[in-house]
Amino acid sequence: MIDFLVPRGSTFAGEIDNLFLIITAVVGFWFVLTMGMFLYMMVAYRRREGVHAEYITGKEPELKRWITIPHGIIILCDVVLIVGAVRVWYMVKQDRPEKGDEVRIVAQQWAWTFYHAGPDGELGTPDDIAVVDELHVTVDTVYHFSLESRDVLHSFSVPTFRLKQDVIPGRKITGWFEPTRLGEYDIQCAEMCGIAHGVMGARLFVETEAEHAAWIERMTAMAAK
Ligand SMILES: [Cu+2]
Repeated sequence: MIDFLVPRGSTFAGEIDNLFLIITAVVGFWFVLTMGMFLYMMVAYRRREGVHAEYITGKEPELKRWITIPHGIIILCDVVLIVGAVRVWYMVKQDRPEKGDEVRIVAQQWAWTFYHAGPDGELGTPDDIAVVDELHVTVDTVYHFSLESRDVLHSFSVPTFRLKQDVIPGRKITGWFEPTRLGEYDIQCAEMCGIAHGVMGARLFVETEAEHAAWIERMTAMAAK
């Protein structure tokens, strides 16, 4: 369902989607159950001629069970959600697979600059390819990225990767992703960063190895002119 709306384009996208589905299912189940119970009781115990209201202290064991048993089950559900969330967090934010390629991302009001490795395959050398609002990556390659801001808080959001990371001025934040799907996708700033925040978008191009090499060649030739 989520895949239908926003295609899954990274190795961890499916894990994030599953987490969302589990949370929605667990919370949805209890929501429907409690709302159903609430509505049923409103009708079943409505005011009736000759029936007096009853005072319940909440201490009667046979009534208290209605609170303690669901309470215990909900805590168990919480444990399941926490274990699932920590596992995915570790995978996306703590663990970092071996690097295939690298990209340096600089945010500013209101544009993104992407520094790609040039023909030498190394970032931070004179042949780097800097492009505004266009990120070009190779499919099935592990990318390490670093995020910097020139001014205020921004957030690097790539919905198709299920990736969102705050960009904080004065800090260099690192992370990774591995694209799994060819095509052109959206990048959007997801942190209120001023008047043009809403249009601080960029395009993501996921290319085959050959396409990416051709792009590097084209950009390098253009720079040489
Ligand atoms: Cu921004």
